[in-house]
Amino acid sequence: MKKEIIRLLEKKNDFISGEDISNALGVSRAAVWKHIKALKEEGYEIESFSRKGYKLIQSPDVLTQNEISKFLETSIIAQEIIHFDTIASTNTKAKEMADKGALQGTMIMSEEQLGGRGRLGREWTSPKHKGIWMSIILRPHVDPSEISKVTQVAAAAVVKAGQQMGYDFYVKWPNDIIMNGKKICGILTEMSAELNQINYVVIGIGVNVNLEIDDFPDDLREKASSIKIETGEQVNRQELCAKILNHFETLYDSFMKDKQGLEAIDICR
Ligand code: BT5
Repeated sequence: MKKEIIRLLEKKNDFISGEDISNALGVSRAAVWKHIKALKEEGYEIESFSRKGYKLIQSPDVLTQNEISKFLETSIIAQEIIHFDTIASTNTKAKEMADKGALQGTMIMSEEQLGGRGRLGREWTSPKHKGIWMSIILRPHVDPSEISKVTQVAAAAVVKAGQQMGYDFYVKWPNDIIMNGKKICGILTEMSAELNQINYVVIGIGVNVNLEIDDFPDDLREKASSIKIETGEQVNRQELCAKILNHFETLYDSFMKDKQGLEAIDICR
């Protein structure tokens, strides 16, 4: 319901009365008021006057379902986004949820990670509201030995989304995305499998979007960067995130069809 209210406020781009909202959505005015109150608590700046109704002044820069879905064109990936303000690691949470039966495509997103992980227990710097720190749960019917191709699918999706927004990204084998010679994204693939059957795969993607130099620890400043540092411009995280997911779904579908991920392999070359 909150999503529908946001869409109405966005469409109107002016004051809309509580009565009009309640008629359009078939809920009581008290319910509208309750949802607006919750939206304000989530950071939406909404003006309200008793005679005029409500007007959206500004949406928050957060990676919630409400905000990402504006740009999303997927039918399975990220249809459910579980959003956290802060978490230890989205991959750890995604594995917990996959163990409990979460559906393919479920995505865990956090504005910050306090224990973000790279491969082999390395740390991943994930400051608040500055990047895209997300994990996608997949249940592919492929042999466990094929799983590195899912990492390639994710890498190719990031490259294509970046290129679509005009950034010169390329893949450094096996899981780094590079811009101007510096790492701006890393991918962590984790899996639970039996001998020849996958229970689930968690694909963790970390993209340095609007980090400043000071957001990186000293020892990373030489080799890591963010899109903002490289372009000098603040980047719309919601749009970039949705574009990554859109490309991911297309590439993942074609991988599931040909079982080889030829398109992704080509982009990662
Ligand atoms: C990776 O590992 O590159 C995989 C990173 C995956 C992060 C995502 S964020 C969402 C999800 N949840 C998680 O907990 N993780 C995933 P690796 O190739 O092992 O690289 C790790 C190394 O990259 C570290 O040892 C540092 O040297 C460097 N590093 C750490 N934070 C970085 C950052 N933000 N940007 C670039 N390099 C970083």
